[in-house]
Amino acid sequence: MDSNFISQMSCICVGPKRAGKTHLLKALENPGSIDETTYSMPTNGTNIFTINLPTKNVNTSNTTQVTPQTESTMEKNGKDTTIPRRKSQKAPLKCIRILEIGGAMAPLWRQYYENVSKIIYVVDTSNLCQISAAGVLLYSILAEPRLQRCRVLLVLAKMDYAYRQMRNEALLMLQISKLQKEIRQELTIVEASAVDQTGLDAIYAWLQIP
Ligand SMILES: Nc1nc2c(ncn2[C@@H]2O[C@H](COP(=O)(O)OP(=O)(O)O)[C@@H](O)[C@H]2O)c(=O)[nH]1
Ligand SMILES: [Mg+2]
Repeated sequence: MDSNFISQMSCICVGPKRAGKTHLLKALENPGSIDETTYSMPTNGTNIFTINLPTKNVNTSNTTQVTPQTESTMEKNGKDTTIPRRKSQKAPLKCIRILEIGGAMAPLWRQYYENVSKIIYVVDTSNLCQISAAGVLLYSILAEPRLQRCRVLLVLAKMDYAYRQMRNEALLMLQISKLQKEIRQELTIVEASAVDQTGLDAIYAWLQIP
């Protein structure tokens, strides 16, 4: 296993069809690559995304700055012979592979649950018709015996839309407070948009957690 990888494919990304999984993962892979005009084909099957996690610049002033860092910029920095002005120490680049499993494959998701330690569950906050069903689907995932020790990230996606559901309304429709009483997994909730990059930093931070 490549030592730069936090884990090999132990993170899966699921959620209903057209929830915004591919867009979000593309945005995490390459921030700025997505705008309002970007269109993703529905995922039939699976997609693999390799996401470079931001490196931490530990400054002498004791502040920790998290800055997204791509492989190419690391290469550039590697060749840079000038001495950095600030005394900072860069942590080694870490990557994580995430497997997106298409929403149309929901009946088959269970085939991918072996050795999963993290689940990203994406819900489209602009789709009123889908949101309650998304909550039921989430509950069915979290009830799975093989996923009891997973960390779960609930992404309230497409937050850039004016007609989206606000966080509290979306959580109410997903019945999250009821669900949290029943589940054993640690659930983190993030509001995100692949288009305006809301929430990407919070997702990077969650991905860093071992
Ligand atoms: N405005 C906006 N549209 C989005 C966003 N994410 C996805 N979309 C739209 O939703 C469609 C479906 O997204 P996609 O990522 O393919 O969904 P998936 O089926 O869950 O992978 C895309 O073609 C975009 O038009 C977002 O953050 N903001
Ligand atoms: Mg997709």
